[in-house]
Amino acid sequence: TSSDLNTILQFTKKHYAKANSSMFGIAKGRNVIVIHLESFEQFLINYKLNGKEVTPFLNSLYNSKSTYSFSNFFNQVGQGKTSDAENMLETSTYGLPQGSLFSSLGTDNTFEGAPAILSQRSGYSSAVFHGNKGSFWNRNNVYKNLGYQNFFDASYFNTNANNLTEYGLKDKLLFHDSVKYLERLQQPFYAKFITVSNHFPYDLDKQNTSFKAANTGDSSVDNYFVTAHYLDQAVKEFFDYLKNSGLYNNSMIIIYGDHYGISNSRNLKLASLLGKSSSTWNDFDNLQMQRVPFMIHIPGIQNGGIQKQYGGEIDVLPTLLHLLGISSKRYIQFGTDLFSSNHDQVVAFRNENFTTPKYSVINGVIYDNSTGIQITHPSSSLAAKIKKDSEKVNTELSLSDTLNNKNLLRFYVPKGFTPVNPKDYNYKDSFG
Ligand code: GP9
Ligand code: MN
Repeated sequence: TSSDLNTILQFTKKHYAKANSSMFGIAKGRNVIVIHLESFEQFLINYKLNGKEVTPFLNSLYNSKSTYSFSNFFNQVGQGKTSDAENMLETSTYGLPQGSLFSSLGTDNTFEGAPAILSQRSGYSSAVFHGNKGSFWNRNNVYKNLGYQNFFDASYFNTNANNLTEYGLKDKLLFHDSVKYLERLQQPFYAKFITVSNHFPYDLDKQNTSFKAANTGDSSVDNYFVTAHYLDQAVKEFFDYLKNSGLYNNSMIIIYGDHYGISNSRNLKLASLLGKSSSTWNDFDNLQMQRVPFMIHIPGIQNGGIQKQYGGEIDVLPTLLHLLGISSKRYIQFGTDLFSSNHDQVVAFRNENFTTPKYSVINGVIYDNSTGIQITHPSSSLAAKIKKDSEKVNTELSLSDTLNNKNLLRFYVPKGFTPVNPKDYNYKDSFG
């Protein structure tokens, strides 16, 4: 195991990308608010259904000069879905090839994740707000191991039947009813809001429905637009609160989609709404649909805009740390700062497929991104490049798996890091 750890350290040290000096520390000391947009795909951004924007508020953030908006950011989850996305964002390590890391390893493993690092390096308090039972995806155990000081789960909210959709509190209520807890957090805080209303099968009561469904004949595809619109309104209402309370100006708000909302098989129904034909729809098209939003909104900045570099969920933590003026170099992280000139643009998917700015490799087949056409006879230089990228992807995934499966972080204490003691946290009396 000590040789495993050395191999991993060798990889992550070599792979480390140093911060872009013009971005390092630009959000230093701000509160960090992370908004998890459930099942939200990038294609919804700026998309119009029957001439109407589905998510006008998120669009306004995406198009704002105060937002770094990523147009080629991919979800990298496996079977652990939401929990895999959370794991990648909090730790910059991958989920597992099967199942959910949160569920299978989250109770006993050592984590060196965002809440602990932010607390120890910069004095941040931390909290998660989520309107489902705390035990879902084993969050109540994992969050303690991550060093989350507070977890406001369903037990903190009024969950009478009218207030719920299938996975918990309706998003507007989650944001609204969290304020009384949020206001008591010591600043600066690191606070994550996990929404649920835009979750398959995208059911919502009539009262909350103010967008006309699509008409593809698949009710989950059709209603996806309705619940996405509701989520957009919920985020807008929360921003209104942030502005009115004054929290807005000293916060940085990170917004991301966790994974696809429409499955590959249902994409055939969606195709026509995207101006595509279902008869030619293929693996390459499905891969394009794995894009999810990633937006970093920093009130007051004016040089934001669309960022075209390729990246994914694994890259969020080093990016975040650098924006807050915290070097990520001493930690074992598999992603790289999206703003770094050395950022690694090879985006690994959990099944070893990958995409890069120029080409994608899906089940061994190479596609040219600019045309979507298969490259059946790559030049020898392209073949060599693909071999190298593909080896990197496999190495990175397997080192991450070794790290997590063997719980190796328990043997690696980064400089100045105090290992998290889960017994320090009791989520039953967070301002209860
Ligand atoms: C439930 C939620 C859904 O608490 O986060 O998780 P998912 O089904 O998307 O993995
Ligand atoms: Mn999810």
